[in-house]
Amino acid sequence: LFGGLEEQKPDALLALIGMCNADPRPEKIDVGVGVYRDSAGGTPILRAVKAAEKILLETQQTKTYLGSQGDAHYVELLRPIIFGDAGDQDRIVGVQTPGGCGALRLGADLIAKANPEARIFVGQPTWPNHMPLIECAGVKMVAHPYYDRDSRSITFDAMMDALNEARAGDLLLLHGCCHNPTGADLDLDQWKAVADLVARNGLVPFVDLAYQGLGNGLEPDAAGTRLVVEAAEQALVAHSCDKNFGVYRERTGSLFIKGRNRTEAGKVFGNLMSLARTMWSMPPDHGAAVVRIILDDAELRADWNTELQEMCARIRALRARLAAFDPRLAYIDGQNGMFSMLPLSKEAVVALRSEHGIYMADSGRFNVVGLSDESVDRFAAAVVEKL
Ligand code: PLP
Ligand code: TYF
Repeated sequence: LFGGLEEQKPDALLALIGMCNADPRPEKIDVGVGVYRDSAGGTPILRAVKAAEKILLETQQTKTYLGSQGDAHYVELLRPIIFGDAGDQDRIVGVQTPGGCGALRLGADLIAKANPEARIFVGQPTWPNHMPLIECAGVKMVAHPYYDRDSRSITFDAMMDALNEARAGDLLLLHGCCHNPTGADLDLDQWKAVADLVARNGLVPFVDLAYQGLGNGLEPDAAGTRLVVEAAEQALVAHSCDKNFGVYRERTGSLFIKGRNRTEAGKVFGNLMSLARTMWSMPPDHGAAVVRIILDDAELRADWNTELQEMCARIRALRARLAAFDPRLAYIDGQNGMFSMLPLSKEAVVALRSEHGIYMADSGRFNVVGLSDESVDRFAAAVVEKL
């Protein structure tokens, strides 16, 4: 049965974890996979999460099934965080998913089921997992320009020209904030221009919002998402709490979909339930239960907000420090989230690994927050030498 299978390449980002762990040099710098790190280089569990886990352990009475929609109260608590008090809420349905990945995959499956001809326009570069998650559902991807690595800037005019080719019912994959892999987000005027195009041409935004709160704060990080969702007749939002609650391995996500009216939204919900049954039947509970407990408790929620703001501030401070090191790194301060992309050849990236023990993705993407007070200047000096 299995003899005919072809060898598969491992996930390049996850492979970096093993590569860095295997390096015995104490001065090595891990700026590979996108997890938050504190100044000591660790990814500790948030205080609010630990407290909520204790409550969950003590108060949970049953582990019986919740159903394919997962924890409905978790979904409802996220709704205002993502959409604010925007109108048309009764046209937006939401379900819990296994992480943002599950939301992307479920959304792609629904698109393929609803319209096998639908195309999804995807800016380049994008998160490498977008391709397998969306294409394996059978949705055709159309690549368009987004970011130029050498000039370190968004190619907005070229992007808008390319998006003019999209037909009514085609989808736009948009990074809600903290663009992965570049860190370069649209500004509000650019989001407005995209929202106008969406409204004018009947396009369907599919927003991937995996880092809300880690760019400029929960509200500003949702501003672009709200603009395009409000402008659109139909829209999808894949959300993740894995980064902003630091519960990565708990696989804590959700998918929200706006239909043309309540009836359509209800039909969408039923289809999401039936598609979820074909993949994971029901999402894992723990992460969503923890997030629900935190958001439902004023004190825990305030503490989570404090820690989220601390994470955000640490990322911003490291960006500012890199930018101040050399004019060629100045662009890093104007970007958001954990990632930035250096215009380095693959050879230079590999050389940084062997010469300095600096572990970043082959694309030149690095995780800003993998740096510490001790390593940031060392990193900057080594990188600038290769630019
Ligand atoms: N979207 C982007 C852009 C990401 O970087 C990630 C990271 O993992 C995800 C989605 C998926 O998040 P999750 O770990 O919740 O599946
Ligand atoms: O881009 C990153 O580093 C994060 C983490 O298959 C990640 O999004 C990386 C690879 C992967 C899943 C998550």
